[in-house]
Amino acid sequence: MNHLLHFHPEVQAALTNGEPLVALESTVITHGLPYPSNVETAVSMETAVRAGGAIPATIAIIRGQLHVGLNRDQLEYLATRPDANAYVRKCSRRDLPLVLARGEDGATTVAGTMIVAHLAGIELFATGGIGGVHRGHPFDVSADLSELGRTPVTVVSSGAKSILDLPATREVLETNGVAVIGYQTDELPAFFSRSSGLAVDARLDTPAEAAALIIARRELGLQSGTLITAPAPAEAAMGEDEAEAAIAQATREADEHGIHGPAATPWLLRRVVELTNGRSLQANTALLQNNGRIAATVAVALAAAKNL
Ligand code: PSU
Ligand code: MN
Repeated sequence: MNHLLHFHPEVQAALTNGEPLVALESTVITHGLPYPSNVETAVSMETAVRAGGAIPATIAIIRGQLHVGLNRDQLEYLATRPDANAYVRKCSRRDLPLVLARGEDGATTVAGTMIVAHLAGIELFATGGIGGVHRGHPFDVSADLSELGRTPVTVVSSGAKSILDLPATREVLETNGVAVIGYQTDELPAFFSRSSGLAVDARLDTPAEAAALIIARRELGLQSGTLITAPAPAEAAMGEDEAEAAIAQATREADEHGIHGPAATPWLLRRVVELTNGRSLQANTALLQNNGRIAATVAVALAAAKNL
């Protein structure tokens, strides 16, 4: 096994025994949600993965060590860095070697988590939202989109926020060879809200159908990933207009303050929580748990198909 990786004993055992696993990212903990919602959500996502029948493996770098599976103290450590933005680097593809070489702390984004999950031999990964093309900044294209085109991991998310330019994001995914799958939906979810007005490329309704798609991609020898999108649960989702209004205002303010690059997504998320009096936080937490559970059921179906 890869000497770079430090496995949680439970994750190590699951890998050895061919049991279903689901990777989870850490940027959502350090940069996506405020304390203590961040650590509570991280724990409840792990619980949701277990409820779906798989073992969770949250991925992060702590003092230069790449961890696959975190214990409670490590989750708490990341969640409570005194100004997380200053001390824990948000790690996309370009950042991983820097943080390892310098012995720093790093939280992995969707792109960063995909790379580490693949190194670890984990095929499923659940998160909230993927990055995309920023509205009004057509060259600020998240590395998540190219990673989906080059790393064979399946990402279960609630699409991308309407903070982003969703039609442009879809175009870039297509260029990278990534189909957008709707899980029990015909429409691309827009993160906080269930609909974006954009159709998905294909709809799948069961874990077995998702597993069949992953197996076909593997048999073709494609190195690309698979993007499965699932809407936020109806009882916690925000209305499209409500989400849109808060996002539009936050985006305007970010531009006025000159916030861009990796700081953009965390800043916008924080501002939207304020503008919606916490409603967006409720939606965010609910969709993260839901995606964890769905990814686990797909991991179970994939493990069953392997053992045939
Ligand atoms: N979208 C969210 N919450 C998040 C992120 C995106 O709703 O926490 C994080 C994810 O880790 C994602 C990253 O991979 O932001 C994208 O950042 P950028 O646009 O800088 O690539
Ligand atoms: Mn960016």
